[in-house]
Order: sequence, then C-alpha cells, then structure tokens
Amino acid sequence: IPAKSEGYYLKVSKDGVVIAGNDAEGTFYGVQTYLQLASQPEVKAVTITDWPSISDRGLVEGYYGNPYSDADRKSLLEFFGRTKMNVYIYGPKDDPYHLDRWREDYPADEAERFKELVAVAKRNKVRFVWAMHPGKDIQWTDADRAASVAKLKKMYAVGIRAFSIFFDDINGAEQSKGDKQAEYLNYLNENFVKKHPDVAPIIMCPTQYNKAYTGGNDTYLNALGNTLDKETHIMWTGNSVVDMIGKGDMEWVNTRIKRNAYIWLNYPVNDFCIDHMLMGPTYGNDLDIAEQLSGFVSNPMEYAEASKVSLYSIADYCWNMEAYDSQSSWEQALEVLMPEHVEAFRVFCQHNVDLGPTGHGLRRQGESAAFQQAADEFAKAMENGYNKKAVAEMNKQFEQMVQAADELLASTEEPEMLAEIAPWVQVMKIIGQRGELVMRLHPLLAKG
Ligand code: LOG
Repeated sequence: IPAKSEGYYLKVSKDGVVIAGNDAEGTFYGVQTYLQLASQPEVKAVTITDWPSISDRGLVEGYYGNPYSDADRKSLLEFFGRTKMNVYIYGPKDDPYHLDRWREDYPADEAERFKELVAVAKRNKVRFVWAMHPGKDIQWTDADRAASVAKLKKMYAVGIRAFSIFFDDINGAEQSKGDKQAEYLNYLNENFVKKHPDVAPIIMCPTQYNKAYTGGNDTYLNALGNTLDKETHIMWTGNSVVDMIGKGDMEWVNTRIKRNAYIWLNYPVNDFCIDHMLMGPTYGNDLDIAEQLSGFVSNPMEYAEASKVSLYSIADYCWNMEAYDSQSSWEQALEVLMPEHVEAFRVFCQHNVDLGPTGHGLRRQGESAAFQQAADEFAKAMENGYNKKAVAEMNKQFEQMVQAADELLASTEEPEMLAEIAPWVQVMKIIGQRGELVMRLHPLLAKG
C-alpha cells in the first residue's frame, strides 16, 4: 500500500480482488478504479499502486451567470467521486448571499439545501467549500469582522467545514489592500477556523489574482506573502485572467506569496464568450508543476454536463500529471459521457473548440479541424473550375454535421447534456444543411 495520502493498492487476479487504501479516500479510489476495470468486456489481471499528483483537485463554481441547479451540483459531485476529484468550491458570482448580500443569512430553506449538497459531497469523498465574497463593500471594522464570523458560523451549522474568501473583481482602494485583507483573514483564521478543529484552512482569492493584474508592482502579493498565515491558500489564475499554467509562472508567483499557489484555472468557463461552447481537448498546462501547486480547480461553463468533457481531463491531469495526454483523455471523456453516440458527439465537440477573439486572448487550436482540411482541399481542387469529386467530398462534411445533429437531437440518452448543447447542435444542423445546398449549386453553376 503506497504510504501516500489517498493512495491505494489494487490487485485483480484469478483468485480474487484485493483493494487496500492507505486511508479511507484511498480505499474509495481503489474501488473506483476496480469499477472501471469491471465495466470492461474482459476484466484484466492487474496490480496497481496509485496516488494523486495533487492533494486538492476539483472545480470552483465561480463564474458570472446562472448558478448551477442543485441537481447539476449533485451530478458533478457524483462525477467527481468516479473521477477522483475532491474539491468543490461553491462561489457563484450571481448568488446574492455569496456576494452582494454576504452579511445576510440564507433563507432557511436555502440553508437546508446545503445540508444535502454536503451529504452528497461526503459520500463521494469531496470537500464542499463554501465561498464568501465580501470584497466589494467590506469595512475593516469590528462590526464587519463580527458579521463575517457570524456568517461563517451559520454555514458551519448547516454542515460546511471548508471556506473560501474571495476578493476578485473589486474596485475599492481600501478593500483591495493586501495587508488589510491579510489582517482580516488572519482574524478569521484565529477566531473561527482555529476554534473548530474540523474546519480546513481558508482558500483565499486575491484581488491581484494573476500576473497582469499586478501591473509589475509586487507590493500587494508581497503583503500577502509576508503577512497572511502560512496555512491559508492563495488562488492564482496564471499570467492573465484566462491562461494555461506554466512552470515559470508558478515560480514567479510562489516566491512572492511564499507558498504554493492554489490554481484557479479559467477554463472551460465561457461567461466572457457565452455564445461559445468549449468542448475541445484541455491542453497547455505544464506537466511538471505538481510540486509547485497546493491545489488545482477549474472554473467551468454554466453548463454542468457539457463542462464534464473538460473536467474529466482536469481530473486526469490532477491525478497523474506527468502521464497526462490531452488527446487520449478527451477521447475517453467522449466515450464516458456519451457512450451510445460517441461519433456524433465527437463531431459536435470538434466544431465547438475555440473561444474566438475575446479580450482575454486565449485561443484553442483545432476548431473544426477535419472540416478545415476538407475545405482547403476543396478550394484547391476547384481552382480550375468545377470538380465533381471535390464537391462530393466536401458535401460529406456537411452531411456528417446534419447526421450528427439529427442523431443527437433524437437521442434519449443523457437528456441533461442534450438540453444544454441543443441550441448549438441545431446551429450545426442549419450550417450543415446550408452547406449541402451550396454544394448542390456548384454543378448548376458549372452548367451556367
Ligand atoms: C472572475 C471569474 C470569471 C472569470 C472569467 C476570477 C478569479 N474571477 O475577470 O468569476 O468567471 O474571470 O470571466 C473573472 O477569475 N474575472
């Protein structure tokens, strides 16, 4: 049994199955791996010793727009159990009791809902973290300190045992000061967290949460690094708001905050390009940074099921970083998420890869890659006029779009996923049909 937190030993042989965890989590993950093996047509004899590359793996529900429904959250938590993710940070920007009205208690029935979420999280070995976002209007006063502790205590009472405090996207000069934030967080640590031995260290999101936001001035990050209690985690999105994470970037931030940053990856979030679905492979994060992180959470799209394509790969990346392969992980995700319609789903995902131009700048390679290649060949073949074979080949691409769309729209499998992607599937069908019509015009045009 590997002497690693969350590690396990699994042996499958003719004589039977042995699953032995280093801890309860490890045993649970051993069972998850065994269930994967047992779902194959032939169960292989194997011996596996396994443990995660990163201790904190999961998502931050931290986008602008429609918060998830509780059904979405439960579905994600169960998915996390199967994919060995263990952190769910609840911090939707559009929950008033998280942000604008942070001082106020949730209405009783809403508080009850958290009890259920915590229970589902627990069953799936996920730490459910509730985040408070006081940064817009907090005053550095005794009254607001007391209000903060009172709110955290209320959330403790409904079962929350891990907390985040967010200071992202605020304007107040006073509220944005690193030393003041650190002083406040240390107060919460002293007067709330340490008073409850079962509460995990605070995960804070800073105001300067990426390198670009520091404007080349280290004062803020150094203040956090020097003042903030060492066990408090500091989140970080990379060189810019929306970015993949590189080794050099980790070194840069870690030396300033004097601890390992807790990554908030702004992918596949699409709140800044809401007409785009981000369904392509999750690539671009360095594979040798496990030792420099204290956690890695993804901020997803407001579409819970569709986000699982990327979350599946983020789980892979976080569990065994060095062995991560974005393409094969993506292929597996498609099979796991849409087993009866893998081919149609692949066509759909291939056409929904890139973000397009946005203020944040991140682009994704491979948008409609097969289509693009066919279109290039088509253009070349048609250079000297009508080419029947080229038109037929090009038409296949459009046909494929229409057929994939029809298959997905008629499917009764995975209704939640289909409800989310249906508008984009319908557009794919319309574009495919339009393409087929244009291809029918070519021979007519050639005849004059
Ligand atoms: C917000 C986040 C939003 C994301 C992408 C952080 C730390 N905060 O620019 O709520 O979903 O960017 O739009 C953000 O990333 N602000």
